[in-house]
Amino acid sequence: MIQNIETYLVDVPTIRPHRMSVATMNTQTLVLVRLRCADGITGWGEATTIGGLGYGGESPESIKTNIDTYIAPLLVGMEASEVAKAMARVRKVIQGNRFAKCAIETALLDAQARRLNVPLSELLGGRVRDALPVAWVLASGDTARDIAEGEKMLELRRHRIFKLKIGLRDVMDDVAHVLEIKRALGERASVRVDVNQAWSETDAVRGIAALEAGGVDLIEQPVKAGNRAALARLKQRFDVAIMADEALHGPADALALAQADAADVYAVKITQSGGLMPALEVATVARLAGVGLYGGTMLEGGVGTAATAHVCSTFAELAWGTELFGPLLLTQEVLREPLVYRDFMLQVPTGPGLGVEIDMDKLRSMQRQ
Ligand code: MUC
Ligand code: MG
Repeated sequence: MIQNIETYLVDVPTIRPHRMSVATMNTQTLVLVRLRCADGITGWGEATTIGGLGYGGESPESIKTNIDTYIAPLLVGMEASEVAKAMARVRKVIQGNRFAKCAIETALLDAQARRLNVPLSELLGGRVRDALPVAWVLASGDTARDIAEGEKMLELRRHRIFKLKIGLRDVMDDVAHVLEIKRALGERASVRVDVNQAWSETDAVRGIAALEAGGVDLIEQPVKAGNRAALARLKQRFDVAIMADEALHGPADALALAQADAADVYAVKITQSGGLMPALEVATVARLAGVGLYGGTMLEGGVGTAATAHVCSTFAELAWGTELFGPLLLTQEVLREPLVYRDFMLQVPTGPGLGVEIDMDKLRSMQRQ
């Protein structure tokens, strides 16, 4: 039986300012959920977003309030091992709130996998890979600093895929910044950009033409999320891969984007999908439509990152790798043992459930009062 559900806001400073067109982050607010069951099993979930309300329609504070006020009371007293029934109830009664639903589903699945003593991946169909390629995001806002950071990551053998956050400056200034980094890192790295919706379609045509010519491998969400037709036109126009991120809020969008032939790649995010099971559905639509997969992040800490890793470990094809580096952007860890990054890969945890343990002392020391 589900006994209680608690939520925590945990403010963690980042290792450097993280500049995106939607927000500059100096602190990340983790939203963590603890679900306790009558059989003594505890499950954890995470619903972290970016930049307050700058990125999505749910803020850390609204996620916490909506779980505490509306979702937890629905679930307390229900059978904890009947995850699908519990989530069906939540999905029937609660509109929207994809991030909150994701955290709840993660906690239920973590608890159930611990109960069965299997890694979470095995409840999701089973892993076909034990490690995932992991990109790093260069977003200091300074070209020389980004190049130095990229060089350091290559030397540490931690990352050889770099995503550059652009869209704040004039298009051609951003292009010059990206191409300088691409020239410095050369064939040693895959360089990609994320525009976070900042360009008009005409900006995008100019920008993408120059980035493609300069050897950039992937263009993420160049135009507004709602402008599916423009995304489709850019996909038809250019050879370089176009990725849908903000345009993709779960399985229905995955289908609509596929029908519009609007993207070469989907950024699969468990939060944006509204949970782990819907994220698997997004991936299935992509597979059937011939769309490539990429494991995306909302810069979550260890819990959400581990959950996404379990989901991505089940993908037969993962042509574009992942960006599951969230915990590495934070100055402090909430896990007892950090996730393992080595040889350009994140190791998918192997213990029961998510395979990570929360350090309650660390959590409490950073918890918002
Ligand atoms: C996004 O739009 O992809 C992922 C990595 C990062 O730095 O920001 C996020 C959000
Ligand atoms: Mg993105």
